[in-house]
Amino acid sequence: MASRRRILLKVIILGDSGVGKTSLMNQYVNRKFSNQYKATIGADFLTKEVQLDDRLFTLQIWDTAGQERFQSLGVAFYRGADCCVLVYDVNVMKSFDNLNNWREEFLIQASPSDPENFPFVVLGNKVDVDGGNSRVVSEKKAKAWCASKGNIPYFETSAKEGFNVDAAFQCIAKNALKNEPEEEIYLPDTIDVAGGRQQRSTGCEC
Ligand SMILES: Nc1nc2c(ncn2[C@@H]2O[C@H](COP(=O)(O)OP(=O)(O)OP(=O)(O)O)[C@@H](O)[C@H]2O)c(=O)[nH]1
Ligand SMILES: [Mg+2]
Repeated sequence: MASRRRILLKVIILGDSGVGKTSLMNQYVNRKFSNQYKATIGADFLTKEVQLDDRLFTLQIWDTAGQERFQSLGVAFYRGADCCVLVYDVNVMKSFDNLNNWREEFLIQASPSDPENFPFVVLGNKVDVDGGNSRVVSEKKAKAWCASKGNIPYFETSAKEGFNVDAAFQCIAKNALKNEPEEEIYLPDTIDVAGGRQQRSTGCEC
């Protein structure tokens, strides 16, 4: 029997402190939300299995610190990323203005082979706040910026209410997969019943 190796898709979340990066990840992976703010220090990841085109993939989601004093990530951290998620708070203009810096910083650090076409996804978070009345960045403005940067997919989300979070991460996974070189590695298992051992030999279908 041949079993397919699960492909790992590495995703990095960037954005200003307090925009809800950790909350979005927790909502997506654990279906949990807390009103309490606990600053992320360095970076932390969670994984989730995702299904795309009838196949399962492991999404490894890296949540990073927005606060400068807690940023301690080396270049090696960014390398191998398959998709970068840029998050801002629709109620805080500065967090939107900073998207450009976050994007450029990522491209410098990760130095992807084809920076023009590297997959980013932008999330405008906290759309629930004050029923939308304290919003300062319009959807139109955000979409225009995304369009100007090579048609970056854009989602408006609420980590608190779970609004659009699954749809956003499904798109993130899809774009991460596009970036992953197609690899089809099969691991045929042969089970040695008598010895009770399991042997595994690898083969590559190219
Ligand atoms: N109303 C509302 N509050 C949110 C939402 N997402 C996050 N928050 C709150 O905003 C605060 C900051 O959220 P975090 O997820 O910790 O922000 P972060 O981007 O991870 O911040 P750093 O770790 O400092 O970079 C917390 O108090 C959350 O409860 C949202 O969609 N709606
Ligand atoms: Mg955080």
